[in-house]
Amino acid sequence: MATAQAQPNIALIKYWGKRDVCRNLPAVGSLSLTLATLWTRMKVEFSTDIEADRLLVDGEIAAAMLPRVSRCLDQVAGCDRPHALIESDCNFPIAAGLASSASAFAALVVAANEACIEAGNIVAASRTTLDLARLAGAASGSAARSLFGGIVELVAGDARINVATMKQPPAWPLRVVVAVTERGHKPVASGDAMILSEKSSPFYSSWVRNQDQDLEVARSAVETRDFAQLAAVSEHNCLKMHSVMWTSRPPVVYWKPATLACMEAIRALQSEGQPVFFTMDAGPQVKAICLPDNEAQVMKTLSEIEGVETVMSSGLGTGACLLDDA
Ligand code: 2P0
Repeated sequence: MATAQAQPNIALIKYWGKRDVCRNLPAVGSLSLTLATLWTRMKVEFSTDIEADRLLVDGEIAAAMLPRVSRCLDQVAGCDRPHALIESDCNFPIAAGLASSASAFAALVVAANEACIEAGNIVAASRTTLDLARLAGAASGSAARSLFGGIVELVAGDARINVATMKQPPAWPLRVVVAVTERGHKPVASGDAMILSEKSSPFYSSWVRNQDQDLEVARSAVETRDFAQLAAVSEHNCLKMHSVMWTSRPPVVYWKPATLACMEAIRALQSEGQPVFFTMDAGPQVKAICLPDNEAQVMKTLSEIEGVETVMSSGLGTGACLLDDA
């Protein structure tokens, strides 16, 4: 038995599209911020006394998510593993575009691997953080990034991914303000939407073709701590991804009226000279990236927008880690 915690991550240069659906390899590289204050905690207990895998999410049985979790445990512990009881707790809304699958699968892999080590599994004992990230990424592409803290880059290689921290949290004190516009589950799972985009959006191929250029600009902005450059390339990359979604058939539209209202409010803050920019993922929530000095203003502005239910804020945090079961 072991317990682990992981924080979700927010991509500035987005992962959208799969090069290999079976192995869940991304078509493009990505760059993300691992958060500090939002978390998922996973407890995994393997036992021959358990008759079938059982998953509890925030105390409730979650049968729909179980097959994906069981497949991930097979990858970590082998198909001949004992059945498992998995308990997941999360301090933010799940399946709503807040990267809950990233923190969930990162924590799951770390906890399951530790439980395997305790049971004497030699393969598990030899795994590096990158190995764990690859296992998490096979279950949920963005989960690979939550194994690492700070500003993280995932490189989509030919045969497998590479992922690592580019900058540790204290190096650049970026803040992420999350405006929750709807707590409900997303209408289309992001994995399904990506496959649909590849099949039907006329913009998909140019999206993939131009990603390396955006990554290069973002990388250099991080290296030189150039907020304006990071803002420009991140907003552009986000809007390109949503254009691919919108032009899929049928269209995939995750935004709500409040999503657009938040974007406009952020644009207004920018026109006053405030360092802030937006990004949105497979959901209607808006994430505003800013600096400590203007965080309070950004939170106040977004919380006053009609349709915004809550505003949360976080700095950059560490990668997934084990928790003391006691
Ligand atoms: C990202 N998203 O880079 C992008 C931006 C959503 C929009 O990674 O199919 O749940 O499990 O590999 O990891 C969400 O995708 O997808 C995601 P799968 P995942 O954060």
